[in-house]
Amino acid sequence: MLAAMKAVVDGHKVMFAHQDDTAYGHSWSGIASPQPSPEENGEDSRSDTKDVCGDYPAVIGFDLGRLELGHSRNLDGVPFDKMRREIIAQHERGGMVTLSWHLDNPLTGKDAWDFHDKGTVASILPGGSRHDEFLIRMGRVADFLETIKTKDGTPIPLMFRPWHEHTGSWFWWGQEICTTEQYKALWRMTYDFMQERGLTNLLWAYSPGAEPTTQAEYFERYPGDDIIDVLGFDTYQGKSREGYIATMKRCLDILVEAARTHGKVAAVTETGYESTPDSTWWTGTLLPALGDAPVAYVLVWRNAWDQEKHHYGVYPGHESEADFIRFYNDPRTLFAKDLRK
Ligand code: BMA
Repeated sequence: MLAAMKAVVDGHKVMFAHQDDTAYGHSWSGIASPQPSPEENGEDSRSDTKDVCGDYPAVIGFDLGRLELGHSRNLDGVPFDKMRREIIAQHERGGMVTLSWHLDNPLTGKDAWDFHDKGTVASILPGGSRHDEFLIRMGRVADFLETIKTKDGTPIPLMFRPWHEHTGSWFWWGQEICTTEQYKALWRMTYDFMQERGLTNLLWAYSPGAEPTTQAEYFERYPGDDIIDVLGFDTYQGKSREGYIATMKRCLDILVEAARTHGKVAAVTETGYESTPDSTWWTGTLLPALGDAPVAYVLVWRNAWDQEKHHYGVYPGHESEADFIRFYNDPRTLFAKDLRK
């Protein structure tokens, strides 16, 4: 998988990626109860992206939040059984998968955005009051990841992107909520745990937010070259197109240099413009913002089925539909079928 990502970069291409692409879309849900039948999956999984351009994203993102609690659905209602099937289907069609983890606060029991207790990270590190419980929680994640295999039992390569956007302070593992040492120890504990569980099919992605303005800031809490495979950043467009392009340029300059000096693959691990209220956003903003930066993929966030305006991808009838088809046809972009060639 890492070699395939490097080949994408060497070929000056960029893979299109979309969060929860085959789980649900802007006006449909594949996650209702009872759970979807197997026929709804495989090659025929529904996808807003495919409904517009005829192909699936080259990379699909899914989120593991609440798997650690033993729940059957993640924080956005996606059943983990469905997620497993969709991950396997994406692999079978030649695509890749990246996993994020918006996990609940293990100390307060509230959600991932409950950052009020600065003792949270310390509580799950060795010696902390929640450490043993957290090992059980990581164990549940490992149990699930272990089941993601091809028909012949081969583990499917997966990108894992935990502890993201830590340079901001909106998650309980964020910049102002824990120390650099605690954050690095959190990564090492997570990595060592999964290694010990034999999950050597994971590629590990480091994705700060847009806060770093220097290499030193980008790497301030970096867990180490021995752990990380993919370097990225997350940033979204606000009101200003110019502001977004400028932020992307600054972040990409830092990222590309970081990836070059550390011999890692670079990617835009999360981006988008909520509701995409711009009919030419894909080729008029996103492609120019990426320029010729050597990044393996660009991931836009989810198309929520239950929140009218919370969507970042495309869907039939969206004002940017025609432009998305131009983006799809642009020689720079890769979708799932391109990876089979
Ligand atoms: C956020 C929003 C939330 C969602 C979370 C995890 O950016 O999309 O609605 O619960 O990601 O997917």
